[in-house]
Amino acid sequence: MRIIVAGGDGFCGWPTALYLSKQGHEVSIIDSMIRRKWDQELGANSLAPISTLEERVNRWFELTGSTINIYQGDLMQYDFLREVIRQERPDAFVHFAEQRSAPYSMIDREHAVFTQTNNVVGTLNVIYAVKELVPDCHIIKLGTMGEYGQPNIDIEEGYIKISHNGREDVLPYPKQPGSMYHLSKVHDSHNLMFAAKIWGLRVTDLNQGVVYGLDTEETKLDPVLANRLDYDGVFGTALNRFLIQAAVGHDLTVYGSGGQTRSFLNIKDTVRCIEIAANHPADKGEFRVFNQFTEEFSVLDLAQKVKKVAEKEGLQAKIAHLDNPRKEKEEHYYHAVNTKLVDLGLQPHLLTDEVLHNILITVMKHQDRVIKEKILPEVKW
Ligand code: NAD
Ligand code: USQ
Repeated sequence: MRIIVAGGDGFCGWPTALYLSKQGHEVSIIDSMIRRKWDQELGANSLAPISTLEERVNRWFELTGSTINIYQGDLMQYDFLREVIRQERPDAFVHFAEQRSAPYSMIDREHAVFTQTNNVVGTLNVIYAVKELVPDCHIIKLGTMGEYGQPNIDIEEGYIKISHNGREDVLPYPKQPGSMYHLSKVHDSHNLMFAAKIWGLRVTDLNQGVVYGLDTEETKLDPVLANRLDYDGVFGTALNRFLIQAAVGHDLTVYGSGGQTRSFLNIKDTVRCIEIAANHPADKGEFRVFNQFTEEFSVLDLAQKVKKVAEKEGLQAKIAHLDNPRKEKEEHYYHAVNTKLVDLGLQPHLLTDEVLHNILITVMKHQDRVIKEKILPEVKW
């Protein structure tokens, strides 16, 4: 297949581009490089040093003989996007290219407006470019489990059967997102569902949980192929942050009681889920939703797992309960369905002590790069 990976310089997109290329697909990356600029804005960095995108794809070519084309540009620029799609004529368009941090979107009005404009307009442009030039192309869009929030009933995969006043219907599952960023994903889902319905586009919305880990078989081949890894209070995510905190002797920053439960998956499963979606395209006119995660944990469970593994390594890992910088439920029911990807062949990499140990050892190699002042959360809402 000819596959475009938008956001292919990022944490999920880069390993996905390599993995799809290794499977023999013709892969092109679109990225504006804006994620690297946000590091500069925030005074933060990736824990593992990352090469430029040109260096990355050149090294991949030297090692494998496979070419990955690069298009540096912004999805918000329609003429640019249209030209890329005209040249590449993709069978699948994998869309990772959004501002993905909840805290970043909650810094102030400007950051909220930027996040929603970047994400919603970028996705609208993808919809229109596909409709105009390659209407059969399968749009594989990264959504988030956070679109659903934490309702007091089971979370279904996108749709729920409702009985009301003696009548029944299958309707989109209610959305209760917790940040301006998570809201942008809900807006995208609505726009994509509408586009599939009226123009017959093929769309898969992958509601992904929090991703942990950094390596895949492909990124491990050479240091130039290393993946980015965020640990700062804005872009770092729960489990990866705890592992890096343990590595540098920082308290593990559990927000509030830590009863917040979320769904998680290993980056190794992210890349495989994209391949599964691409190999089984949505039908024309279908807006399909898969819940893309493998396990559920509370934040406190994760901190305790990290503490145990870190202590075996001789590291002191103290769990701190910080005042929660976010407005969110700290004790709640949480159970989400995730059978569709497994039914299509996903074999999950589960979170064992060995997996935690291996990530910890990898992050310890880069511990000198940690900017400790950037660990505590500063954005509150
Ligand atoms: P990331 O920030 O590491 O990568 C996103 C990439 O997209 C960056 O390289 C950035 O430069 C690029 N980008 C952003 N806006 C762009 C635009 N308008 N035009 C072109 N390029 C643009 O993020 P990530 O962690 O790889 O996340 C990728 C996707 O997966 C996001 O949509 C995110 O919402 C979703 N997701 C991520 C996680 C997670 O835990 N990381 C969990 C669930 C869902
Ligand atoms: N948390 C802590 N301590 C920390 C960091 C986070 O207790 O140091 C808590 C948060 O309060 C929250 C939970 O852990 O309850 C998850 O927070 P997070 O920062 O790991 O993840 P989140 O803000 O939800 O966003 C991340 C990605 C986003 C993706 C989302 C998937 O940045 O792109 O959409 O995970 S999900 O959570 O399923 O919505």
